[in-house]
Amino acid sequence: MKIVAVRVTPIAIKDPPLLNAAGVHEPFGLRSIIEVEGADGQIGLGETYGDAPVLDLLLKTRGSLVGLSPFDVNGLWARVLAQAPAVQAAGSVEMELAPGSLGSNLVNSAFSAFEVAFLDLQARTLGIPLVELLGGAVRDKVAYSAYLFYKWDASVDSEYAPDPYGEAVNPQQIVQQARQMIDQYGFESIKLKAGVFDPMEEADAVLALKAAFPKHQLRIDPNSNWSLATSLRVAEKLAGCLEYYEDPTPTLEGMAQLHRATGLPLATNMVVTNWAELRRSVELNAVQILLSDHHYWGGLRATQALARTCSTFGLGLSMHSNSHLGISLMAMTHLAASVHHLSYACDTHYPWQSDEILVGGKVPITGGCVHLTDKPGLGVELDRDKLAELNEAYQRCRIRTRNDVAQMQRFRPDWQQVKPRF
Ligand code: GKR
Ligand code: MG
Repeated sequence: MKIVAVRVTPIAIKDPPLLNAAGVHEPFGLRSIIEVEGADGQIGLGETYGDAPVLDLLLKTRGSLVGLSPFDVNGLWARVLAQAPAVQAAGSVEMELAPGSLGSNLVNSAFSAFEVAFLDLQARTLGIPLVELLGGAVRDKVAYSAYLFYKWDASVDSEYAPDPYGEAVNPQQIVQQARQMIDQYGFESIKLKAGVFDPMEEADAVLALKAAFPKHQLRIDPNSNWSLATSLRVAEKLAGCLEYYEDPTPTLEGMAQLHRATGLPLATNMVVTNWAELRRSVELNAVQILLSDHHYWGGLRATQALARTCSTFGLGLSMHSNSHLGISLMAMTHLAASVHHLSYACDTHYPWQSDEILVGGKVPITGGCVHLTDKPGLGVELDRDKLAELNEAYQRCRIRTRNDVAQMQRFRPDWQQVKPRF
């Protein structure tokens, strides 16, 4: 069976004004939706970043995939690689908070988006859930965590109604946000995105969460925005509270020093985003938990290999997320369901997204989990009207590459990105 058509559609999805170390989210997040159509009319789906460099590579590659077998993922790799030099030369996003946008991860990001669509098409052709191509499910549901953000009520330049969560700029509002999210989705662990306000106030928010949700696992992630000294002070204040401490301080060396001083398990999606960094991290014992992400680690099978490597070196494994829709969520879920070594609830931004392009709307999260179904492939179908609507939103919107710093400067013209800020 041969591939007869490949479509890549950029879309813009509404995104709330979530605050982070770089600044604030723009009113729209960009995604690329991939469709790989086989000669029998079946369509495999993929989803990835919609930032210009990745989109460019996807668009340049897609024509060369026509005529390939959807089972030929090595052929896919060769074709992505063949287009990469032109795109990389044109520059990259290099937004550290979105590791898939790093120039060095571009090929893996584009390959991954197509690989998911190839695997989805393979599985649909065989009439089996995608997870079976990954060796079968070791669990029938995948746990996700409540991903809390400091945020403003609405964007300065929003073209749509504010999200249902409201403002969150202090510990009480963070607890309220957690309650709202947990009531709706049943999450059993909580991650607080930090690096925004005074670190001691952010630690107070964790303590308030601990008091309000004593049975929940807690994590905090300031995206490397704290010096080593600040990270040590926060560690002391949060002694005994954290499941893991995510990217408190910059660099592998900084993380290694922090781990030596505190003994705390450190997690990352920032200082280890490729195999060379993983090797160095193991040498230094810099991080103890890796936040994998198939979008930039080179796809579902490469992430399975990453999981085995983590297991070999005694590292824990969890999963990172950027703003995404349901195709990505289902790819994450099929992958996570196939990995014995997954030791923690995965991150997902999904509750923050009000748009969806799937028939039936949003993928349900119940009891904090996404459940696998018996449907073939990823188990989801495209709603073409919604896809067209969000593609129009992309055509209309001014954003072509995520830039949280520039968005913050709309609120505060004097804002500069400083790292570490505290
Ligand atoms: O979307 O603001 C955000 C997050 O900070 C994101 O950019 C990070 O990549 O979720 C991420 C993380 O865990 O670091
Ligand atoms: Mg992180």
